[in-house]
Amino acid sequence: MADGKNDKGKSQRDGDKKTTGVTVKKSEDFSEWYTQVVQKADLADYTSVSGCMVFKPYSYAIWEKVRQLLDARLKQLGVKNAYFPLFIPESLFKKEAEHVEGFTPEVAWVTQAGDTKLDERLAVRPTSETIIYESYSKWIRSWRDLPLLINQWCNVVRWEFKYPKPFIRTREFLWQEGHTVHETEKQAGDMVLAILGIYREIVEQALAIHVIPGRKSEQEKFAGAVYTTTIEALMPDGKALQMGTSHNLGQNFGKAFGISFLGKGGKRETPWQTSWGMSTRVIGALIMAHGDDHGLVLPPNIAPIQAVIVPILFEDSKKEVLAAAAKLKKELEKENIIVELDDRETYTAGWKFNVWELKGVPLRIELGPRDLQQKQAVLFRRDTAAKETVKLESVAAAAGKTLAEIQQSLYQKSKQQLEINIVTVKSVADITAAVKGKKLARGFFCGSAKCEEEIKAKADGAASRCMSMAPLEKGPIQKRDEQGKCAACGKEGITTWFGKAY
Ligand code: 87F
Repeated sequence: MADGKNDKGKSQRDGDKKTTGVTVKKSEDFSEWYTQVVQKADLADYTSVSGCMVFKPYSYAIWEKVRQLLDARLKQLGVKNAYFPLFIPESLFKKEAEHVEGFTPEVAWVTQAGDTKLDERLAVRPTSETIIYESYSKWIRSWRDLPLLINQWCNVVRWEFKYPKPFIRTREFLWQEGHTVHETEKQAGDMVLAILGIYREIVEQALAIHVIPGRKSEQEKFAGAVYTTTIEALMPDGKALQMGTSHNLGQNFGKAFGISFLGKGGKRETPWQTSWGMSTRVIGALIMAHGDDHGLVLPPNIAPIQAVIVPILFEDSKKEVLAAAAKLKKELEKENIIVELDDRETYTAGWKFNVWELKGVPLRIELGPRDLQQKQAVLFRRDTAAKETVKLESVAAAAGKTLAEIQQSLYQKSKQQLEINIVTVKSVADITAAVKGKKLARGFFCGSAKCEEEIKAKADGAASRCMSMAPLEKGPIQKRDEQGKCAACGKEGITTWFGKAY
């Protein structure tokens, strides 16, 4: 049976394990655990630029998969990709001053080229509303130009001073930002929800992370928006993480940037806009949500490598085992499984087991000479560590089935985790207690700035994460279970989730 020994000896494997394995438990030191997984799974590296990191090939491959899935869904909606400048002239940047309020300390500026001072400072884009809407004001003339549905995949820079955390908080990150323009208020509202639905679908079905969709409070929304929608996930340390956001901008930017169109009725009108984004932060959530004491655990639908075949090599049977492994690889590829054959002879099988576990590859297929004799292989599930012996001719089918099971099981676990960590609250004291216990609090909230301030002050910095979507989806709030007395003031409120956030 696959025991991970070969002629290179045991000592090499044991020696390597000390340096490659995660040395702290996820439940004991979550932050250190995260840092180690990021580095040891070879996802990212620090650089001499403080707060900026390298997306190494393995994490970039995860991002590419998110991109492929999201890009395909956006294209189905008729969204087209484009690319706008990285730099935004100061005058333009400050045009819609309200939306940058509070963000200005984070903006990085280019002031000089060579030895020449620029006439006007250029902001390095932290988001692209201003530069994009300047173009839109030239492009949009009549209702025939609408809807205008554009997305860009790019990097953005926000010069934060809080302690950086790979994928979660870095000064430069990658994202997509979508910016759409519509003839009617209803079309814009529908777009906001359609995008949020797509984000939710990708996060739940590919990343296997259960989320709460909702609307941000007035305090927490994007200042340039009429309303902001979000999907929120709960991390194992009790903090909420926003996985995507979709804003209804109303006519705010249209008015500020002079975007207008000749309506069907022959009158000049201001259009209705949306903007939305999802970033490389979701990779951080993926690591936190599914990883364990042995390292990363990747859901098959997002894993750059879904299965790895590790042949157990001995001098006298090497040729046959490698040939059988290569055949197995082809059979898995026929089933559209992304598979790698780790036939390196410079490492022991045991060492490879550890490394692929660290990298979270969902399925390992072990094949040794004794397995071959018995026409079988061993399937090892990364998420549960369960082993199964399968006849060689049915490995491809069994692998496909197991991968589907892993995907399902990770999502169910995530859903359960969220559900058991929600505490129903009736007062600000309840919220405080819930948050101190690393839980997400669910209660009613009137949405006022005053109550939110009170909660923030008393509940250890926790704020509302999101409020029920029901009013957006079903029209004006009816009397139903999403409605009750605000935990702070006792007036009418709607279901709201409170917690600390990343
Ligand atoms: C940081 C510096 C300057 C966030 C900033 O959410 C400006 C901003 O406007 C800023 N950080 N925002 C809000 C971004 C809004 C919106 N943009 C399109 C998104 C999604 C994608």
